[in-house]
Parts: sequence; C-alpha cells; structure tokens
Amino acid sequence: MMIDEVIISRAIAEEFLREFCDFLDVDVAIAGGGPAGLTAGYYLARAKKKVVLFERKLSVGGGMWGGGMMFNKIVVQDEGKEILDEFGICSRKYQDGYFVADSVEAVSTLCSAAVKAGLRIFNSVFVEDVVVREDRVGGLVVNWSAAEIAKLHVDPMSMRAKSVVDATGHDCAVTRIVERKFGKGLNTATGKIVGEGPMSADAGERTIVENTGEVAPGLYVAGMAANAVCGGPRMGPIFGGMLLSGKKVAKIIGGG
Ligand code: 48H
Repeated sequence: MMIDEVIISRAIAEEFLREFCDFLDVDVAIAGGGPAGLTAGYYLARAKKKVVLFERKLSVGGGMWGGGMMFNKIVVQDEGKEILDEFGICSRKYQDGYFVADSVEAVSTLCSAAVKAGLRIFNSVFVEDVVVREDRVGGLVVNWSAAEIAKLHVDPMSMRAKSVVDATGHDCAVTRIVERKFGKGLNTATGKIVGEGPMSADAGERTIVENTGEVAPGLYVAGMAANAVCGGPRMGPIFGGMLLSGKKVAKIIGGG
C-alpha cells in the first residue's frame, strides 16, 4: 500500500476536530495539566464524568518533571504514597514518612492513567477567560498558546462546563480572571485572592488539602492554586499534597 500524505493530514484534522467539538460541552473543565489537574482528571474520568483538560504548554506535568532544582526525583509523605500506589508509580522509602519517586515516571504514569480513564487533554491551548451564566462560572474561553506567545490578535473560542477547576499552579490564572471580572467576591477569608505564603512544607501540605474547594459558584481550586487563592505556604518539591488535592476536588465535584 502506498502511504498517502493527504490521508494522514485528513485523519489528524478530522479526528481532532471531532473530539474538540465533542468536548465543547462537558461536566468538568480543568485548566492546567500539572500533577493536581491530571489527578483530578483521572478520578473524575474514572467516575464517568465527561472531563476535559486544557494545558498551555506542549507537555503536561507542570512543575513535576523538574523534581527539586531539576534533580528529577519527587518526595511524598505516607498519604501521598497511597496515591502513587493506586497509580502503580514506584517509590522507595527514604526514611519513615518520606518516599522518593522518579518524576518522569510519575508524570507519564499520571497522564497515561488519566487519558486511559477517559480524560481528554488539549495541549498547547491556554485558558484566557471564563464563561459566566446565571451568576455561575459555566465554562472556559480558550485559544492557542501560539497565538498568545506571538501576541496575535485572534479571538478565542468558548466551551461549556458544569464545573471548572483552576489547577494552574502558582499563577491561579482562572481565579485571577474571576476575581477581576466576576464582581461578587471569592469564597476566601478576604473575598479576594489571599496569596501564597513563604516556604513551610508541613503547613503547606496540610493547607493545600484544606484549601481545595469551591471559591466562586462553579469554580474550584486544586493544587498550588488552592494555596495561592486561599492563602497557604509553599511546600517545595513534596508532591503528595498536589495528588491529594486533585483527588479531593474530584470527590467534591462528584468523582471518586
Ligand atoms: C492553561 C495553564 C494556564 C492557563 C498555567 O504548576 P503546576 O505543576 O501546578 P500543580 O498545582 O498541579 O502543582 C504544583 C507543583 O508543580 C508546584 O509548583 C509545587 C509543588 N511548588 C511548591 C513550591 O514551593 O514552589 O501545573 C500547572 C499547569 C502548568 O502546566 C501550566 O503550564 C498550566 O497549568 N497553566 N494552562 N491555561 N491560563 N496557566
């Protein structure tokens, strides 16, 4: 059989557009494909929610690839280790309460498990705004990252979701938009984005789970965005809190 270049192009374009259109109306839309977003996506998809994730970069994984200072190992505590085990990610006990895993295995396995469970990931797509309907965050406004990087004046497209998860990490990019545009205040101590505190690993890992939840009608925060929005310290390269936060947000929304 002679391989036809045009058939290859058609296969890619048609399949992509078919799925893109299918995922314009979903149960849950997640902004950001770091560990928290991928974990949330996995548990939601496994619970049969229709869930889509938009990631600004070409690759998902966020800050997990780099471990600590580009030493590509991550640390988790006992509770985080349970989630690594659920995914089948290998880890080694370093000492009581501290487990070390390979960051490349961790990202690739989280991603693979989430996609196999039914999460649809659109990479190189960034979230630039939210849709508000009946006083709720009801979807996301997305565009190609390439258009953003090149500063092209290109209008975005919108999609609908019953729930939106801000898993954009330190930036808390979606909540920042909602804080600026929604005008009704956030469900935080100040009604605004409180901001992230300095390094304190133990407190950071605890508060990240406590802070995971709904901060405006229809909008949930998970992962580092939860501490950035609600006020909690950073915790450095311990990643159990990100996994636990992703799992918690999925449970609150009704997955897992
Ligand atoms: C689409 C976007 C947009 C946008 C950003 O930073 P992440 O890894 O976030 P988490 O919360 O899953 O994990 C945090 C962790 O990596 C970390 O930074 C830790 C533990 N820090 C501790 C410390 O002390 O510093 O992933 C967020 C993802 C990234 O891939 C971004 O590219 C993506 O979100 N993103 N995607 N639209 N507007 N903004």
